[in-house]
Amino acid sequence: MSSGPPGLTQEQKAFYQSNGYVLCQGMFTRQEAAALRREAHELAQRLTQFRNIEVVWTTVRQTNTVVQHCHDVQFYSAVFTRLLVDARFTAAAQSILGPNVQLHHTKIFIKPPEKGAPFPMHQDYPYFPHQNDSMIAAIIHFDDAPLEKGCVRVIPGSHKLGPLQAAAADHSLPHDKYPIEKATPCPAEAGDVLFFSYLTIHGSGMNTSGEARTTLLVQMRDPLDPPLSHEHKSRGQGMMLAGVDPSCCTTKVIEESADQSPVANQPR
Ligand SMILES: O=C(O)CCC(=O)C(=O)O
Repeated sequence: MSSGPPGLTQEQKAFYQSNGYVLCQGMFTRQEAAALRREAHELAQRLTQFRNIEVVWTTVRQTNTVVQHCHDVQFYSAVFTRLLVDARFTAAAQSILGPNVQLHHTKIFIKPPEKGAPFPMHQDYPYFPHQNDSMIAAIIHFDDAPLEKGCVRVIPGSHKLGPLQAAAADHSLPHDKYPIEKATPCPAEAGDVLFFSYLTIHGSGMNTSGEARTTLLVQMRDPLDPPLSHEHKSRGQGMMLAGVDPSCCTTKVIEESADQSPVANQPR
């Protein structure tokens, strides 16, 4: 019987534990990444026929930059559904989270050429705080993300600081205290995946290059780590990407809402 992809090496795990992030190089081939990139850009084109998909953080609005985004992309293309349960990806997530990996949400970001918006330094914690802080992000790179394309920057070890006081309504941290220029750049190539804790302080620079930067961010948690607030609900939240939900919590929520229906407990 095949044992499947190995996940992170001991060295990568140790790096993640002490730094709060780790870059897994070459998880996907350049060809796979190119196909995913095409899918992401075709999705963005389809979506723009229906709605504006350009956003920018309030704290960087004066920069005249934008980022195209779409949440919960697995509801728009089956290619992304398959990517979420790719064993190479889930094995790496299991190396950090343990055997059970539960989806919180996904989002594609396309930073357009020359005017791709920066992300101010922030922790993801305040958007969706959880009791045990198991939440991690994985940024799957569909094309190369060197410094000039606005690669992600992190403050190594900052996941050990706990939740910090944000400076603005958009939850960004004060620039004078956490200058992005001093953060460690994480340049990546197509097919690389960057994992980091939701407590790790991170941001990213502007895309000043002539090519878009295209990524998929997947936010995941241990299913036994309860949310502290009921904000940031997403379609598909609670889907198991690996292992099981020992609490059967997702099923319970479905049962509770079904109970309120006049046809509850009817065969369907
Ligand atoms: O994709 C990026 O450059 C950063 C994304 C990010 O920081 C976030 O969504 O929290």
